[in-house]
Amino acid sequence: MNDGDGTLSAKAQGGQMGPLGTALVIIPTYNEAENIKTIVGRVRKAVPEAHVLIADDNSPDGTGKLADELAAEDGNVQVMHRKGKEGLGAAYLAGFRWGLERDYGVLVEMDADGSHQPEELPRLLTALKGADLVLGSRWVPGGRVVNWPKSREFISRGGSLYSRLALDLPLRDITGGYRAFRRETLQGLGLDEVASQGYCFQVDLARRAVRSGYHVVEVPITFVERELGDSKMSKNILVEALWRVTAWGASDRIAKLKGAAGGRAAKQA
Ligand SMILES: Nc1nc2c(ncn2[C@@H]2O[C@H](COP(=O)(O)OP(=O)(O)O)[C@@H](O)[C@H]2O)c(=O)[nH]1
Ligand SMILES: [Mg+2]
Repeated sequence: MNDGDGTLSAKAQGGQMGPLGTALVIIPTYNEAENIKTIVGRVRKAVPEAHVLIADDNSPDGTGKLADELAAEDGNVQVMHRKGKEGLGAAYLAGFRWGLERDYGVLVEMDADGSHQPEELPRLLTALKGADLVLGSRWVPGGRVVNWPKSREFISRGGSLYSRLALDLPLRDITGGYRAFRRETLQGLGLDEVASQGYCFQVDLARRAVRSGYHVVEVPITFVERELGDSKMSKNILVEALWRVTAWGASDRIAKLKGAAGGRAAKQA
């Protein structure tokens, strides 16, 4: 897309990338009072040098207050209090901006409910040494899900397959939310134009990364379904994902057809 992107990607592929720098693990929360203390403790133990940012959408169950208690006890934990529920995408965008304004070299996405195991983060970070973006992947060899109802697995696998085909992406787990970005990668994705709110936010970022020529690597993870609290997955989130992915796919195809027609016209002239 721009020179910066191309240069970065070439660097990644040539294995000459710079050191990673400090990682900021961003954990978006909405009603995760039963989970927040455990997950932050696990992150701090698994990767003690990483910092944590909790992005809470004013959870009615008091998650924000518990997050403040964690931050008071530990200087490497910070809390972003947002005014109300605006979706996962908006919380991550705010968290990314917060991290990019500071000195973090790596920005990590992680759910609060234990589905993304902090103990697997060192493997993602090791892979990021030779990549621009690492996706924790359930659907590559070695990846798996634990305790997920068949219906959820079907939706998730179907969502990734549909996104892969509609958007022509060489990736297996496109909707997952356990990811590690180099700061330069996020800076090159055009975050100001991202409007996706729900889970299609993840598809949106993966698509932007591939189109910009970044080196995206999938690392197998074991995704463990939450034991406490409720999923925020909803019909609206699915509908948003379906229409956005379909619209992106259609506009990509139209752009390709126009490009081919333009090329033929130029040849004939
Ligand atoms: N800040 C914020 N976090 C959210 C919102 N929706 C979901 N989350 C968080 O995003 C993560 C994934 O959501 P979850 O309900 O576990 O989705 P599921 O794993 O697909 O069932 C969890 O940490 C949620 O608390 C939201 O609107 N705002
Ligand atoms: Mg979950």
